Amino acid sequence: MKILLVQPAKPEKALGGEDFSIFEPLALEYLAGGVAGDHDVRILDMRLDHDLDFHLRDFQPDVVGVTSYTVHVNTVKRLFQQIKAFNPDVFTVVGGHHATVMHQDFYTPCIDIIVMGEGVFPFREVVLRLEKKKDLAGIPGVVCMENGPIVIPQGNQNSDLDALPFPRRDLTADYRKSYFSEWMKPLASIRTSKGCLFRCKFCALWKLTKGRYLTRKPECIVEELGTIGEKCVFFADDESLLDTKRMGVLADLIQRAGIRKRYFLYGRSDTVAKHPELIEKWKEIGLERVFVGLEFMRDADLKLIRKGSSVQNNATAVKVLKSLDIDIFPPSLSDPNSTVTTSQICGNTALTLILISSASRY
Ligand code: B12
Ligand code: SF4
Repeated sequence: MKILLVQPAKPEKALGGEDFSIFEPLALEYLAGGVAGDHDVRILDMRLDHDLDFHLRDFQPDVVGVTSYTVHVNTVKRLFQQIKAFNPDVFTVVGGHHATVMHQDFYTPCIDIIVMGEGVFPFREVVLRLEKKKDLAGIPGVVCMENGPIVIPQGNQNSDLDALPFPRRDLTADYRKSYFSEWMKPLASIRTSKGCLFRCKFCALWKLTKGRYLTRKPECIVEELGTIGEKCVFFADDESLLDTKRMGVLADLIQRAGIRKRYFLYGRSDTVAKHPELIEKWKEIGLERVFVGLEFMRDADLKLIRKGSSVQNNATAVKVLKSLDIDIFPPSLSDPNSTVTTSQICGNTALTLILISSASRY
């Protein structure tokens, strides 16, 4: 079968996105990696190539899968309308973060099924059944839209991240030079973990793994890193540094394997503040940038959002990262000319600072 997987473009009026970063569509590369048999799979990245009609005509797909964050919902529905208008027999599938948290928003006649949560195994099963012309009902994590929605809950089948195939990065070969985050270019992404052990009030991510922190084995990460050609690598996690012991082992293995890259990852301020030796070790193997959520300038506010960290940790983390000359994301914090201090940063201003600072670095 011919399968087209589509990464939608950012809606015109949405903040952020393509002007200061385009990350590889890791979700679609994972899905492609999971499709068994000799199916013909293509990835279309509409942030870089807008011509869906051309690809529909040229490829004549049997199945089209589109990924969607909440910000993409309306865009994605319009894409499915376009696909069904091209050929109503094309089987349409939506998945991704929005489908996981709010599948009802995709109840529309131009979408045939909705996949919630980790999509690799459910999508593989869908493709197998379509190929064999079997009934699609009853697949865990899938909402079938025949005669009204039938929702089959996800179950626990996807807690082992090492059981997933490696992402098919070869399918984005033509785009790869264009993936970047500000001055880190070309940039690849790799997932090393999923979920979080903290319970911040504003965050949905810990709920998606039912409160668990799922991790890949360091050996497996190193093996995948060895297949990545790009010099810059982003860790597509919810929180990368949480298991400090494991991250120490990972750093050692990367060093031993002779892999030299420039890394960008997520780290909580308390982890950075309490484990400067780990950050130093990572600096030695190429850590260049840490995405830190400082959120508030008063402990009372941090407590209110259940951050589980403190203003003191925030200040110490900034000090540790600055002393090691590691970029702090948002970047203004590490800019010596910046008039902004740590204590002035909060959630909303942080986003503005990312945009201003990113623009000024180009
Ligand atoms: C990297 C990243 C980005 C990158 C872009 C990545 C990309 N490829 O486009 C950047 C930094 C640009 C970014 C931006 C934003 N992001 Co972001 N991002 C992430 C992050 C950290 C990793 C994404 C990733 O690669 N995950 C790994 C892949 C393998 O997992 P996955 O995406 O979940 O895919 C699996 C399943 O969902 C499913 N699946 C996914 N798609 C499909 C499609 C089909 C057909 C099927 C069957 C299954 C399926 O199967 C996949 C494989 O198992 C996630 C958090 C996270 N850990 O996922 C947040 C996250 C996705 N981002 C989020 C948000 C809010 C945003 C922004 C809106 C932030 C903002 N205010 O600007 C913007 C939106 C961008 C835009 N304007 O278009 C939220 C989304 C919440 C939501 N409900 O939509 C997340 C979950 C983080 C959070 N804070 O909660 N982001
Ligand atoms: S530390 Fe980060 S990933 Fe974990 S719950 Fe808080 S905001 Fe979410």
